[in-house]
Amino acid sequence: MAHADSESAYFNNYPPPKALPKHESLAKSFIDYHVESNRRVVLVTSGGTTVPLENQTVRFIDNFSAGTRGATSAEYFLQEGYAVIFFHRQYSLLPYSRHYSHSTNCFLDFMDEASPTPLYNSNNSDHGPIKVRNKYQDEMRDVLRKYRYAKQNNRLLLIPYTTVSEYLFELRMLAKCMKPLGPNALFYLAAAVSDFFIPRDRMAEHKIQSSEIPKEFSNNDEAVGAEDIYTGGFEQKQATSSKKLVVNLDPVPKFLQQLVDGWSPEGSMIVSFKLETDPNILVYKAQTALKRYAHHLVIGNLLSTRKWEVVFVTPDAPYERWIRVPKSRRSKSISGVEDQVGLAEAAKRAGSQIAPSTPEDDDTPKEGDGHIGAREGSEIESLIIPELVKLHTNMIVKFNQ
Ligand code: PAZ
Repeated sequence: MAHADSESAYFNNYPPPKALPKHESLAKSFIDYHVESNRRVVLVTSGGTTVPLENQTVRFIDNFSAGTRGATSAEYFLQEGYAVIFFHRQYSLLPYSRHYSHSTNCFLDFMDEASPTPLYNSNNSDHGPIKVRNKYQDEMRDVLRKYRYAKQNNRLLLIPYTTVSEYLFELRMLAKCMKPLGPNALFYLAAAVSDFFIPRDRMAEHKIQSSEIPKEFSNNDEAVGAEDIYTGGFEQKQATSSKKLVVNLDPVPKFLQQLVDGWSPEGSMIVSFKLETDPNILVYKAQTALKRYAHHLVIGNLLSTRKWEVVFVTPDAPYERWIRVPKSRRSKSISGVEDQVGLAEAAKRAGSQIAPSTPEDDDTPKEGDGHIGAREGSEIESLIIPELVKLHTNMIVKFNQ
């Protein structure tokens, strides 16, 4: 099926998300406001998507993404003067509040109760005012100021999604709304979008049952019949009456093609991410995506090293460029494996004759290599975003020539 056909087949088959009209009107007024002042606007996508197994969803498939890349990048874009549409998985990390949310950074750990003072207006004489603990004052003030600046100056629009279908509908709507921005629009697609989903005509309406339901209760119109749910052949020997669940997923239409060819504004810059776990294929996969969709940049990263290194894969020289947080300034990461930093580049070099490109690996601090409120180490987004802004500037200049 041609891309346009699979696009209409997809969008005709699914009801649009209920919030779409509201999000559209928010996006339009946000974009109009920034078109007026000729400001650049970046659409940052962030977090994972769910793939529901039932129409009335009890169970769904999800992925690991917490939205750290997206939320952190959004802050650096704001610092660079961009307005940000933060298109994120609901309840994933948000710019600024990410510093004080979720279990690793619980906001309560940053607070104390001060001693009661006569000036403090409370009915209980032993109640002191709640205050930020002394050692976090500077950091929190800095984050708070930046957050308030973004809010007061209408620089940040938050649009949530949950399922992969909501993601696709909203992405199309947002990209089309961005048309008036022309080359001032930047797409930074950091969300981890599922590659697979269950088409509507094969999706169970109700909660999938793990044991047999008597015939008189079961609905023959169910998209997923009992026989489709369970396979195996060992059922009779099983001590339990539970069934296996076999899920048959279809590929999600390749929305990036539609974004590049039709939804996005003329002259805009499109940046996608490629995540892999195998260092041997990362650069190859990023190059393949760049060729297939003919957009402007693929940022490749490995699951195990994504907080410390990424590779910029571009259609023009230098084609492959590694960006790394210097060793002495790498943050600790529970899931990360520091020993694997450099493996993907080494694997690529073993397969070709590209010279190493690791000036970023030296420990000398560089201009712009700062970080917002990171309690330990530097954030790699503090290196990624300024580089990206330079590429976007070059594109705008070329477009206007
Ligand atoms: O959200 P997070 O910070 O935990 O992870 C970020 C990421 C690895 C999802 C992102 O950098 C990325 O690679 N996104 C694209 C994934 C893909 O579709 O290949």
